[in-house]
Amino acid sequence: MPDGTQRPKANTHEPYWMPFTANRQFKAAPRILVSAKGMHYTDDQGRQILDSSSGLWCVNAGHGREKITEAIRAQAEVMDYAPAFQCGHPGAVELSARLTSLFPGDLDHVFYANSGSEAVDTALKIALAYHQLRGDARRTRLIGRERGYHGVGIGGTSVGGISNNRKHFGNLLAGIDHLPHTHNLSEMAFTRGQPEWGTHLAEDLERIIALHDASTIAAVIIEPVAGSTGVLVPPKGYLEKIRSICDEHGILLIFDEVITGFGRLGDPFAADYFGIVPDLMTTAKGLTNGSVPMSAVAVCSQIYDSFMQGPDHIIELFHGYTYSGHPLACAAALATLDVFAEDDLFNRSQTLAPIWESAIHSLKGLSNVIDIRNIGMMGAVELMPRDGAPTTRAYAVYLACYEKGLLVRQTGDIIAMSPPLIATKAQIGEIISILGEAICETD
Ligand code: PXG
Repeated sequence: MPDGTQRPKANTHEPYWMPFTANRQFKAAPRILVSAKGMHYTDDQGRQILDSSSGLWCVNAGHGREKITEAIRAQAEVMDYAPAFQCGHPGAVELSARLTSLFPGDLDHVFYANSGSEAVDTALKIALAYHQLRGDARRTRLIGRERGYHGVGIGGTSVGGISNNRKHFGNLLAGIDHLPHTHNLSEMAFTRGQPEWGTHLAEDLERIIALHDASTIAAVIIEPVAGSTGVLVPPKGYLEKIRSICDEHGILLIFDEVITGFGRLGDPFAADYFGIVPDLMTTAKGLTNGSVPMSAVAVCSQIYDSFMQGPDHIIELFHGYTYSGHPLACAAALATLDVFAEDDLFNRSQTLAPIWESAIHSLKGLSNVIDIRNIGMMGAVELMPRDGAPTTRAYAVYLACYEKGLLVRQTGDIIAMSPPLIATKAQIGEIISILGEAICETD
């Protein structure tokens, strides 16, 4: 058993069990980031690393925004923490008003959590409780999608559709089904924006409904654009079809906008971009520009109102977190909204998107590049897997990029990117030229 005299040395990496990382491989050659400003990280070797992935899809307004830092500092001085249950504070009240005015349609209420995973589990629980409250208690099934990522809670893992994220964890939640994913290289490789092919895949929802009966299904959860799995762009008309099938059968539609929210597609949310309003919407990441953990679930009035029934001393939803609407997170989110307005970042994202599109598609023709796809300020380059060694080629490209001063995300044999929305045209050019060199140098 450890005792006080056997503490590990301060500089060893061993005690730190890193998430979603090959720990032993990483610790043999660690990459340590020590500071960040604008479009760049600085690592412990003093190297500047251009950030093509907004950290992990979250630092949409660029790193080290003074307004956000100052707001966090000021809030910490005034009040560090307020109980989330039975007490409010000005930041949570103001943020709720500002967020709900930004949310699309009648998503007029907001519930706070601390991560995308918690937001997803919150949304799933609200959907289940909503049907039960309305006397429709048989509606307990949840439908996700293959290759979907909805975080790592048991609920999110269950509706998620990435095999590696599921297979080690037993049966997960009962009563889950999955739509097919929409990716098909032979039909849509090198499409710019939304593919023409694949709309019919939404009709699989009818098949799933026929199998289980609509009366047993609570909600469908999908990412409008699947991010983590490598930027899968919805076929034209696909999301519209999913929305109309849900409406027809009284099934709630949850958009998981943890990645697509806060300007990633130019509009505030993908729901705005595609012109489809979900019943619930999960957001996180860009909400505080990645500075303080926070997530928010947007809820439509009809759902909220159905909870606000019965005696008014009864707690309507037995759910919440110690840090729901944490004062520092609220301060960071409010300052992030200010930064978005001051820098006109939604419009900037829209202006950059065609530049990004032509830049990323210029990599077509490089060896081993089998697909390039993009929408808004998201993009992915898919590589031919090495024979018998899937993922190793993209990992080698990831490492080569880092050595050349560029941070990308690698998922499977895909390089995924989502630059901060403050990127200049020249920086987009630099991202693509370094990635191109790395691909060319990797066998
Ligand atoms: N939903 C979606 C759509 C996400 O992308 C989550 C939920 C979970 O969020 P938290 O905050 O619990 O991690 C996510 C998270 C990557 C990557 O590079 C993506 C995520 C997280 C970390 C890495 O693909 N997405």
